[in-house]
Amino acid sequence: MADIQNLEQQFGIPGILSFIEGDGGLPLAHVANPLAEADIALQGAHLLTWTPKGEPPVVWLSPQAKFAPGKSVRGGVPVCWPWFGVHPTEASYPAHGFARTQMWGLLATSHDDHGTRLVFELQLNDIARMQWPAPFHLRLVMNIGRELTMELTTRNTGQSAFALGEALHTYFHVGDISAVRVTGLENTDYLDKVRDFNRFHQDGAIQVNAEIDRVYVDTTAECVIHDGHLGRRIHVGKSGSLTTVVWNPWVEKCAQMGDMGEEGYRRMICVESANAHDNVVTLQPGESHTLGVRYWVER
Ligand code: TA6
Repeated sequence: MADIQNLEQQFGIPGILSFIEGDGGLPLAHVANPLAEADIALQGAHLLTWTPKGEPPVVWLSPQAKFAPGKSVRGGVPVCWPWFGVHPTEASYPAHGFARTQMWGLLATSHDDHGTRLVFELQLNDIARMQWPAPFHLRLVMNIGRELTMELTTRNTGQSAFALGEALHTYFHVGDISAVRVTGLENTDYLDKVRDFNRFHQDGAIQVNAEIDRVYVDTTAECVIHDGHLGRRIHVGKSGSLTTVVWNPWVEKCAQMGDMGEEGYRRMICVESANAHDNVVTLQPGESHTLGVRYWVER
């Protein structure tokens, strides 16, 4: 487990960025700058919370989230990589890949008027190498400010091409799901996981009054989460992504999950910027690909 003292000495920024041992003994980076606050677990380079100054949290962390080495955390921005959903051939491999449960290394930190920047790099253990033998380089750069930006860059450092599925699986905090609309995906086709991944077409804005688990394909659209309860709009901009996944487990699935809390589904909606299903990315040897997101709030 990374040594908190070493992290503090190497990467701490007095009054801006500090390191603590969080629940489950997981090392956390805590950002508190004039623009926003955030917590990031080094396991998974997993941003857990992001709260711009003067706003309620924008990224949602389940109050019942469980923290343990090698276990995914409910909420925040899980990094799904190098596959999305179930593994295409090995059902025993972890859903959404292994990146979110591996320890990442911190390479650099800095702060300026736009926010606090952290650069993480995935370091592999033997399990991951067994599940994904292709040589690669994976880096996540995030900037914590009035906006939140994240850039996930994969480089194929091997001699053969590989197909990559990925997502920044972001849980957004909403006042109450019943007062939420998501725009930006009108007239877009989606694969509906709730209906055996059959293909449907989105007419109008998305509203949630049952379990929703939709993989919108071939879309580069910016989405907007209209929150009538909190009276704000969360903009979800993206680059290098052709898939957007919209998910809310609703009552039954939420109760079954054990780490969402009974009312968890009311306080969150996932709008995930991805490359999945029809849109997996093939990386040739030496090629790099970056999936980027930019979140900001408007009132
Ligand atoms: O992105 C939607 C989804 O694939 C849902 O089907 C649900 O499984 C969700 O991700 C959460 O997955 P997790 O492995 O984090 O429990």
